[in-house]
Amino acid sequence: MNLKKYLAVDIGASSGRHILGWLEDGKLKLSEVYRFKNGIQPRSGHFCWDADGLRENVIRGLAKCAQVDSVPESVAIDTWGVDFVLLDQELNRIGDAVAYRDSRTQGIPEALEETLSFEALYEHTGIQKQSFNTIYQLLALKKEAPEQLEQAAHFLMMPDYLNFCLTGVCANEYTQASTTALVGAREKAWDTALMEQVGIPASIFHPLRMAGDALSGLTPAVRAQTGFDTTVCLAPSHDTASAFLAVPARDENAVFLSSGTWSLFGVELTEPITTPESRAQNFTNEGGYQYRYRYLRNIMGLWMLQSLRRELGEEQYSFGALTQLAQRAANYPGRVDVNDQRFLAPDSMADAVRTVLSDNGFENPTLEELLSCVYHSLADCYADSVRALEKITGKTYTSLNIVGGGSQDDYLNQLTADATGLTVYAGPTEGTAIGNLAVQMIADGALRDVQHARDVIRESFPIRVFEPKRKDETEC
Ligand code: ADP
Ligand code: LRH
Repeated sequence: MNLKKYLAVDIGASSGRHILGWLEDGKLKLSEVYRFKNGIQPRSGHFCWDADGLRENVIRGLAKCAQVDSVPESVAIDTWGVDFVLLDQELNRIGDAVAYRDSRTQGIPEALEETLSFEALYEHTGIQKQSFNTIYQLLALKKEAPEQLEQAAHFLMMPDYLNFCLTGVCANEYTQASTTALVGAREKAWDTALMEQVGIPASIFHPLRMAGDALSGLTPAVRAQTGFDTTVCLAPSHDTASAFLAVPARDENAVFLSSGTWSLFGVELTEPITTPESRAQNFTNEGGYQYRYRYLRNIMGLWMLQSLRRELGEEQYSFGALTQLAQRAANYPGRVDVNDQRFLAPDSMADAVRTVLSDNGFENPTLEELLSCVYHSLADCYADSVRALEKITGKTYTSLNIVGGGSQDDYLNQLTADATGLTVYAGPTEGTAIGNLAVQMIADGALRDVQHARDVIRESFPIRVFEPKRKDETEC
């Protein structure tokens, strides 16, 4: 049987993976061909991504496809949002790929507010306030190294940059671009008037292209490394856009949670919501495939557990081990606001949680209590977010679909069901890669449309169900 295979390169903040996908007997099958670690590292005074290492890993994973005799019809790349690189006229990268957890934007949102209110910015772009939004990062760069912006000829978000490394083509993809807070929420195009107003050169941005577009074949240099050519296609290149696309929701009353380094918690809409209440609750309207909107909140997410695990020693503590420790202190009452900015990039996550707990009147927690606090505080934040969503959208939600690496954490899944009172459907784990693959398959005619893709996804992967327990059941 000659099955057409497609390749998703899905790069999250903690790891990247190359996943081949194909349709067989009406089901979507996956095979992971390559995985590599990702993370931020200090470089010339900033926290940066290893842009060259990412490029090398992308190409290495492609070459692996030939080794397993599975040359893909097409390949598409998605990554986390908001981070970018600049290229000069000769297409050379200018500087490092500074990461969103770097502190370079400290004070920048406040400085911008003096000339442009956040109310006006939100009304226009629909994008939540996060200190690391690209607009603030560009203004930080302009302040620290204005010559870099002056030299720049091309602005590329991370997946755009990796696409460029494969094809030599500079292009900006819409879903990823929407995370910059430089795209009109309703216009769905770069807001050049806004760029002019804040002093960012509009000439470095390329017209926005939609996921599903074919970009180009591989450059001769990349082909020499992979041993084959293939079409580089545009994914919904913001990982959350791909993840939301893959959510196998059963009806219109489902909330989506993409659970990875971040917990992205929200719903899919056909129109943006930019009301004062939405702004006050910090919900964002990111652009989705075929102009759906991802209406969601960023919650600090499993970054907190990842960081604790790193500090404890990843060799000694698996994620499962952390869960078991947390369960030993299941009744610990200490809670923190997981979106406290002290958790964004602390020197020590354990110290940061201890400090915030102490501010809340809980001194000297044990490791078990610390972990229990993080687990329960995440679940509480999800519950609070359901209530906020219901208030803003005027809808009542009945279920919660969790996709991503974090959907494997059944303790958190149950706590989430209990805290939100919603039935939780957990899986698929590789939601983001699946959304990426689905768009390539739709572009190639192998799937009809998003609905068809979601139906196939629901039939193809085991989804675990968690019913909320009554309060008296959960507290024993
Ligand atoms: P990203 O794409 O942001 O790098 P992932 O979707 O890969 O993130 O999810 C990573 C997270 O998934 C980890 O931080 C961890 O909390 C959770 N995770 C991964 N594997 C497991 C597991 N076996 N059990 C429980 N949780 C897990
Ligand atoms: C998740 C994510 C999220 C962004 C953050 C920077 O990986 O893309 O949607 O807000 O990274």
